[in-house]
Amino acid sequence: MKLRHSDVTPQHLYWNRRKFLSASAATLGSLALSPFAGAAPLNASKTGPLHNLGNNQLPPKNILTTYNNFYEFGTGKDEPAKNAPAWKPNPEWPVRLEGEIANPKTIGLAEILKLAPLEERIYRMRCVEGWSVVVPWIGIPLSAVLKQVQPTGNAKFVAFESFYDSKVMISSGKAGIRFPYVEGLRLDEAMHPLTLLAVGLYGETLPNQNGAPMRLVVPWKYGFKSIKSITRIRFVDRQPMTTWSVEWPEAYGFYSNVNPKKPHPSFDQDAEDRLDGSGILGQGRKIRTELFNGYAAQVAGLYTGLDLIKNY
Ligand SMILES: Nc1nc2c(c(=O)[nH]1)N[C@H]1C(S)=C(S)[C@@H](COP(=O)(O)O)O[C@H]1N2
Ligand SMILES: [Mo]
Repeated sequence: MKLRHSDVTPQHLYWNRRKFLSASAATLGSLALSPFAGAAPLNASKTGPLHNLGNNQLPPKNILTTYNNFYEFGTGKDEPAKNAPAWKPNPEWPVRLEGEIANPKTIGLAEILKLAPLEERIYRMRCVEGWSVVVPWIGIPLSAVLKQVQPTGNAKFVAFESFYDSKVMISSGKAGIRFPYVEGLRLDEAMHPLTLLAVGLYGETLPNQNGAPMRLVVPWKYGFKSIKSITRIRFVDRQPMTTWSVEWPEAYGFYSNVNPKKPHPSFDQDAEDRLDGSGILGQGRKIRTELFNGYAAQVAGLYTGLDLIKNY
């Protein structure tokens, strides 16, 4: 389904088109179930901290949709764009909410889209491998979904699980990581207003390679925390296992907040290649990496008193 015209658009045009449009959530919900509603625009209000883009130029859309990490569809950056489009996710997309909550339930994509108005959030995203990119996401705050259930007093963390089907995705052996991909956040991180459940980017529904039909976006953490194609959300009492901290614990911790002062065994963390189309892919503009990826004003309070080097 096409939510809004996108394509690579010169930025001033892009912004002029974007007024505070509000569509009823019911419309959006039905849109989600109709394959390609053609001209039907997806109206998302513009919110979030990056209104004034300044030095944060939007990249050409094809950078976001052809240079991906989605190991289930191949470990090469170009492979998800080649292999993921053939996958046909269940249009109802049932997501299981379970664990330390009073009322476990399954909630589908259409129902999720009715929980809150869609917003466009332009976020800087930082991959631990050393590149970063600015993404015009479309989604709803994750908190809108989490508020649908009543956590028990034991709920301290939220664990997420990606869809995995060996018939359409590669094997764990081939990918070099265990599947299904799992991630987790502390409950307060998960409820933070910056934490987004994204269903689109650049005005359209998420392409499969970007984590259709819904993925997490946690802009102050390294990209791997932003788990794709979520099918299960579990409230838990203990810090849950996360894919990369299991695969390589010395390099990847649970928190994985962007931190230029915490070195990584393989990748430089105090500078990044901004993929904004100004250079060849992989040779973007070099910029300095900021603590919490530049979102310290919004999120530093979550970590008062926590040693960010020990708790990496
Ligand atoms: N299920 C799943 N989610 C995932 C990954 C993955 O391999 N599998 N890769 C992560 C990494 S390392 C990054 S940088 C981002 C990339 O998101 P993008 O392709 O939309 O830029 O997705 C994250 N989410
Ligand atoms: Mo990443």
